[in-house]
Amino acid sequence: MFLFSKVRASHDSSTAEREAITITTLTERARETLNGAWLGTHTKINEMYPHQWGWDAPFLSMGWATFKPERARQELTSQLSHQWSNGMIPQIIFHDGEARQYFPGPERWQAHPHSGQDGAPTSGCVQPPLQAIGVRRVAQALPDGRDFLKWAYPRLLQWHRYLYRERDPDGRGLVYVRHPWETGLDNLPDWDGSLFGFELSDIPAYERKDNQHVDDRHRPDNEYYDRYTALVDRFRAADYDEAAIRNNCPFLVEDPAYNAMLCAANRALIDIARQLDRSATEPEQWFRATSQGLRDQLYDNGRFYAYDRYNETMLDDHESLMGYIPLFGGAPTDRQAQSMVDRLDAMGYFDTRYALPTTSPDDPAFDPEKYWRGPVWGFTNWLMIRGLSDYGFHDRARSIEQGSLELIQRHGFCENHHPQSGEPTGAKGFTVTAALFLERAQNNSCPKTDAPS
Ligand code: 2M8
Repeated sequence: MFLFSKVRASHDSSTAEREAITITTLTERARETLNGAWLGTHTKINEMYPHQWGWDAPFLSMGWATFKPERARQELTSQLSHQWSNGMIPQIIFHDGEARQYFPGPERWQAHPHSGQDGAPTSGCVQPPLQAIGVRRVAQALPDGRDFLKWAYPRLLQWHRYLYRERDPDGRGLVYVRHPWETGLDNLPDWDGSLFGFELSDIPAYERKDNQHVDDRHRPDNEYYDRYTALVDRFRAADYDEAAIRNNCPFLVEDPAYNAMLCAANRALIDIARQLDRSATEPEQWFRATSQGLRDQLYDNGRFYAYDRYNETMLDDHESLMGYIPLFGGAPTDRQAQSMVDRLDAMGYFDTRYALPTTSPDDPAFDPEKYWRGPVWGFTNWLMIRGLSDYGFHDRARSIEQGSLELIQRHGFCENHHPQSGEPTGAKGFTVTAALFLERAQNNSCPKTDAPS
């Protein structure tokens, strides 16, 4: 066993108590957490995020696949069934049509006409495209996995075609995001320059709901929400026409982490095509273009940088995990990967009690309690464990894994944690953390990331 064989914990007073919480017990608790959040067709993330989310759904499906593969199928089926006619898979699906203690809800987005004829309302932006990875994993767990692949494959192709057609209009091989929410790493300091670079006009009144669930100091400040909301209002005004948005959107960023996940998803698509005896030419071309785009255009001196298309500038003022997530997806050369790991070490990412802080402790914007500006997150740790393992950095992957496990043993399934104290700094009862725990516990030998077989 690679990662979960023995929990190496420091010998403080609670070590014995912690070690008593075995992987078997945690597995039961993780399953209970998922079962308790099942809504019949999909999983509620938790009370704070009471809907189905873009990249959370594939993560959840990987957890379900370990013990209830039929639910894993349903999770992805219900998400892919809400694909827009242009191929877009939306960031949020409001399955019951209600906002439910979440802002912005369907009324603010007004994206319903695009959400498919009978479908539930959705938001009008995207999140990281991990669906192909989820589909491939779930199909492995299903007795009729090939049927599921057949159903999902054309939908996945439409999704990636949308991304390359609408988000890479110049054929750079790199797709752009048009809102920090699209990155999934919403409040990284890297986005500040672009987000605060535009004039803010009057914003119709709105009421935040997120800070009714967790302490204000953990969430983005109001000045960020004003800008998040202003971007939503612009998308709505453009009636979700991508060309119109592109001409009028001051936030257009080529995010290396997003593109790395797209690389990994393209590799999964190639594999699915081969399993179905279909031509893999299109996803192969996508994979080549995006991995080359990442290497040639966004890499420099031990990390990747985002490019702000609107202001035509590299976003190089900050040091965050976004620069290293491309270890996942196979784009960096071995030499680049080695430099990235050297730089991760030099920038203090492994110096906190629990790795990996989302923003480097050496960055002036580092805040160990603030959303994406320091706390340790299951999503990013999962990507980094997989990426580091793929390039042979097993010791570092193992140390992240051990820290993550200890956090779960001490605090249960939380959204994120203070990288020194381990205290939860976000939402509790977080199903995605439970799902990722189940996925890692089952696949603890860390197979190569979605390499085409
Ligand atoms: C967080 O983002 C949402 C907006 O999408 C929010 O803050 O309201 C992020 O952590 C995002 O990555 C995640 O998908 C979502 C639901 O877990 O929450």
